[in-house]
Amino acid sequence: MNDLSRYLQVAPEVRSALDAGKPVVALESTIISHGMPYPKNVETALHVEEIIRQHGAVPATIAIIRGKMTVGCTKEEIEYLGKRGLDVPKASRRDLPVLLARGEDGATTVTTTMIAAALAGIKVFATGGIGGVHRGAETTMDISADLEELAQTPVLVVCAGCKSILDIGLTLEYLETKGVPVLGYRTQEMPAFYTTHSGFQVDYQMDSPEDVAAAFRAKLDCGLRGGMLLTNPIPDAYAMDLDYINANIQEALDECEKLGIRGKKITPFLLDKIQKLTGGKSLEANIQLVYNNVAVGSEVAKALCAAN
Ligand code: PSU
Ligand code: MN
Repeated sequence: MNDLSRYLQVAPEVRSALDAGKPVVALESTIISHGMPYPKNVETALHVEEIIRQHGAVPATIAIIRGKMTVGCTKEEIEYLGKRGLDVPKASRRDLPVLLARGEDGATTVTTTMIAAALAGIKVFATGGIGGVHRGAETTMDISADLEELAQTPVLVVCAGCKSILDIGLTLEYLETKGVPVLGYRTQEMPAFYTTHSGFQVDYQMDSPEDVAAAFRAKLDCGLRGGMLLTNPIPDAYAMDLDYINANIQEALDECEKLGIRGKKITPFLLDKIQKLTGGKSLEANIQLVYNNVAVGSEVAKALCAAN
């Protein structure tokens, strides 16, 4: 018996928006439980939903709650995910079957948020940054499952690029091999999360939400597997000084290596360390770039609906 409803629960508001062809924007929960400290994480997650509503779209925060992929968490569920923080297991594709079968909770990464969004019929997902190829991956083989998901699941992901805790050049090579278009929102340069500069080019610059929607529509219509990445630079007013942030990232990487941190703990460790080293400045930048991404995500979701 293939009974998806045992594992997937779509909030009524999200379901009816999708049924009516209205724009919906998916949101992840690892950024809540593992990416930011409480209570900023909850405040941010709730404000993000408000921004999406102001833009005329419906937000769908996604998490695994008691063994169900929940698409459209309630305020109480968001508060619960934020408060429990690191006690909520970080759930990537490989974790999904066991967490669902055992009726457990999980904070969905970009990977699992894409999976649940696609199952529910949501096409646009906005977040902060994606995982990628880690520096030194030629020996550690540490490559985020996010890249493979982008290669196979038809969701457009809006992010601010990836942090230079990753090897941005190798991440772009990987995405090219997997046939994932990397678009720049009103920029030719791939943004690097806290800064607008990475020194790498995107594949195509997009100047409007309609441009992005048309490219994604073409991909879907031609049955080309996988998603797309829309990278949206942090607003100038919140961008951090390149040398300052890179020095802190390097210190966090050194500490990670020294402590022998491995596997899925690496990304949350680095995020937390950088936040501490910068005395919260990077957290503020992180929050602002997410706000900017969900605003663009909402506009793209609207353009996709209008093009239908
Ligand atoms: N990058 C960020 N903030 C985040 C993450 C990445 O700047 O919160 C989270 C996302 O959920 C992403 C995950 O999918 O970390 C990637 O983890 P890993 O590198 O273990 O695949
Ligand atoms: Mn990893």
